[in-house]
Amino acid sequence: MEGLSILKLGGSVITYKDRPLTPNIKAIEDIARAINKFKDKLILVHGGGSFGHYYAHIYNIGTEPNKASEEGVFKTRRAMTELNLIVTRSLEEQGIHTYSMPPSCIVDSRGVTKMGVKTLKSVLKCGLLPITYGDVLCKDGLCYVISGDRIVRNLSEALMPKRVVFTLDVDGIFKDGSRSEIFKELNVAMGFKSAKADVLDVTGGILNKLKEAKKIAELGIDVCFVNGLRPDTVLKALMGEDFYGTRLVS
Ligand code: IP8
Repeated sequence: MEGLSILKLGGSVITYKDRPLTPNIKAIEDIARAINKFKDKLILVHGGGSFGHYYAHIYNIGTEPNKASEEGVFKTRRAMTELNLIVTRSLEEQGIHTYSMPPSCIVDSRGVTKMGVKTLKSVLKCGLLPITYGDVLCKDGLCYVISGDRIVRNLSEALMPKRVVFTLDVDGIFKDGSRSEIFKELNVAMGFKSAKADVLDVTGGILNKLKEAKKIAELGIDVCFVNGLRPDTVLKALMGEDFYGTRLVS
């Protein structure tokens, strides 16, 4: 879709990952101000942070379809809708009118549905900003967590945006465990095996993010990783300007 960008708001940016159910209001407000300056077509996807991951971890709901506790599914989904409300309220305060869609309205286990594509296109046409998020989906009597990163990949396959920006709570993808230097450019042909996942992250953390990002870059889409706590950098990446962070190249 011409002129479309997708922005993933990382859970580690919009929440304090080490404090259950605690949003990072300042980070959300700062990013909302940056988004307000971006005038092209945009779709937002946010992660779970200490909301969705907190309950998914407690109730052992993973990314593989499983017979999950109904209470666990409810609490995980409730936490995600609460976080979504916090994010959309903050965007509204900046004059950004969002149209929130639980992923069950637009994706299934194969990707974005035909109906999903149609809905997203009409929402954009109405001048609204579509926003969705990682969630729990049900399939054949089993439940599984769908990460925001996977949704971003599904959306990219269906809509072919010109650019995808992932926000992290660090400046980019680190070259090694000492976390002192980031890659300015990372070729998708490289293996990503060494990246470690956070134990509380039920969707596989940075490693899974890189795997999804690689699939997006292979479609010929510009993929960037930036520090979501630096709103000016997020805006630069969205606008295709030179930014401090990691660019994924295929
Ligand atoms: O933070 C996970 O989304 P992510 C959503 O994008 C849940 O991996 C429900 C844990």
